[in-house]
Amino acid sequence: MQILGNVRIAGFAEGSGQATLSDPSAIVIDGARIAWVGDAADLPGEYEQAPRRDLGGRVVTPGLIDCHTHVVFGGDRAREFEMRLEGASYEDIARAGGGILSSVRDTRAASPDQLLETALPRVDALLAEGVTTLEIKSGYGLEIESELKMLRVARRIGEVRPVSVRTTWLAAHALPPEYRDDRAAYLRDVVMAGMDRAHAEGLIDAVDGFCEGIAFSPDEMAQVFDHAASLGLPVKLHAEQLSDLGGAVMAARHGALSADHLEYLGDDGVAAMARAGTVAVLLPGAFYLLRETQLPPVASLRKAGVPMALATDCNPGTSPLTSLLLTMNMGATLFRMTPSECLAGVTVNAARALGLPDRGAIAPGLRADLAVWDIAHLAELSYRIGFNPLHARIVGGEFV
Ligand code: DI6
Ligand code: FE
Repeated sequence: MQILGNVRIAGFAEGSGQATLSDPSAIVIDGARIAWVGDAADLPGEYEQAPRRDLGGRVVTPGLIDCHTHVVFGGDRAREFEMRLEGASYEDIARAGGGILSSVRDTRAASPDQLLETALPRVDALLAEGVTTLEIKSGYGLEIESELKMLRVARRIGEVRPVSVRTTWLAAHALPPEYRDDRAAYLRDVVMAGMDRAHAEGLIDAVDGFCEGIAFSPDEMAQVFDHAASLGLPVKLHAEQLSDLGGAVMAARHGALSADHLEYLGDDGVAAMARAGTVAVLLPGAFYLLRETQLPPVASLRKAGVPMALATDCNPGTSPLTSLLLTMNMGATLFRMTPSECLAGVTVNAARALGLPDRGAIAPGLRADLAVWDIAHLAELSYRIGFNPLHARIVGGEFV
């Protein structure tokens, strides 16, 4: 048992969703959970003897949640970045065997230790800014053993660093060359058969796919989602990033936790997501790096009441981004989200995108995952560029 005293606690106003800061308050932590939150003057007698830490009036938010990353991969794609600056498009490079497939070659060749060693600096950069829960996808193996290797490395990250890791099966990320002439066989023998293996090994928390002209169609992904449902696994989808194929509508129909990217999402997609309660995970890092000009329909999502999350999409091709604070800034400046929406996007709505009702807010019973900040206003988290005001990170009740 411990008491965090003299803290100003971030919350959201009922109705407006405006981020609010409490007057100086106390948080009681019991083990890995929050036990009590309120005015120190009202502290229940049973907590009075607990050790107290004065946080000097600092601001406390829920620990940040990066709900969409591909942080485990081999090699890098800096040359591809140069090619795009010289005029090649992301899709041109993918069709020429570069892009995702170039990371697949490097990931297949890498040992688990090499993958871990190269992922950790990226993870550490995220944690340094207050991240306490991190989603990590497979998807650069595209063969069962290499996909399993990626997920075991992802799980390992959660053992060697103080962070909760959630893993996502993304074998439906691209079609590997060896299956060029038999898409159905790839879906059956690798995506679905591998899902069975990974699930049996306890390596999957959700199933994802890349629904795009250069990857898989909504019909193909629907088969994968049906298979996931047969194993009781929740689903999510990379949808409408480069074109509107109707992926989000299909995902919503399957009760997806989230549909992600969504630059080309149409009104039908917005309505379907609102009905299903599917979270819109927006990824401004990829929008920025691809110099995309089509904006995701933030105003329509807001109007329809679709919860919006923000994530780094940290990956070697389209978003080599390891800052969730910069992601929040991009959500505001590029996507016109309010600073309150940006904060909700990396806390409560990110938790929802991962199907984790035990975190993302500061309330009794929830996990004691918290970030303590040297800021005066919550909007500073979205406003400043390249500055890290984190004072401390608390994971499962422990200062780290
Ligand atoms: N969309 C993305 O932005 C990443 N994956 C995906 O499906 C990009 C992956 C890559 O280019 O390596
Ligand atoms: Fe992605």
